[in-house]
Amino acid sequence: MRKNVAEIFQTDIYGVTCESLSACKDNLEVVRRMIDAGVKIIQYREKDKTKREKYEECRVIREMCKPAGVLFIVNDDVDIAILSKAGGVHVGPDDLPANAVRKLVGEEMIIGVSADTPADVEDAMVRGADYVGVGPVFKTGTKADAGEPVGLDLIEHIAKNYKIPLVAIGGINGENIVDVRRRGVPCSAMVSALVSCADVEAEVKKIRQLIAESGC
Ligand code: 3NM
Repeated sequence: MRKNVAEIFQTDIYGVTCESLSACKDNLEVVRRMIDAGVKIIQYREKDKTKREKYEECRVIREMCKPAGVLFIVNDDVDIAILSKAGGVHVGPDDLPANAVRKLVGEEMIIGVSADTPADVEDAMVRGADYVGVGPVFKTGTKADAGEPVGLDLIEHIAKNYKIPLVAIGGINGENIVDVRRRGVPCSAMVSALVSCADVEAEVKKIRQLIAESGC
């Protein structure tokens, strides 16, 4: 069975790839920098690459993450998650539901589901999701169809009322991650705020310092 899921999602930063937004235009390099910076969850999310490209990259990234004790999660592609021996897969509303994904991936893999509303969270829980990603918390330019920001009140409501690990996503950066944490959500997913930095390690350090200073 999946172990320590609740504990894993207590981590502060959940890094997500986006090669086109990255400073070095090289996913493997971005992942290496995130690992060196001490990021403990990394999601591979590439919307414009072929299946073959994604498959090849994920196999390499999984080998980078494993010795570093980093949870590697593949976005959307359940088959690539299985074939690359990822630790998790993240699916959205247009993908297979979590209960169907479970039949494909077995009992060990962590399944994450995107949720916009409390009803989505309930549905994800009933279907056996291990965590939910809720957003966009703030305005984001990274996902064209992300919709209007759901805001801090909603993530606070979900964190208080639903017993499932929650990852906040959308427009989160060093300026506002403390606001997210103040609402009871320890784990924030970041795409542009991390990958676009030339010095990912320095950015993570800066963010962690702000968190430490805030005391939350
Ligand atoms: N999912 P950034 S928002 C991948 O609301 C993704 O479910 C979202 O990118 C959701 O950190 C988003 O650059 C993009 O704002 C987040």
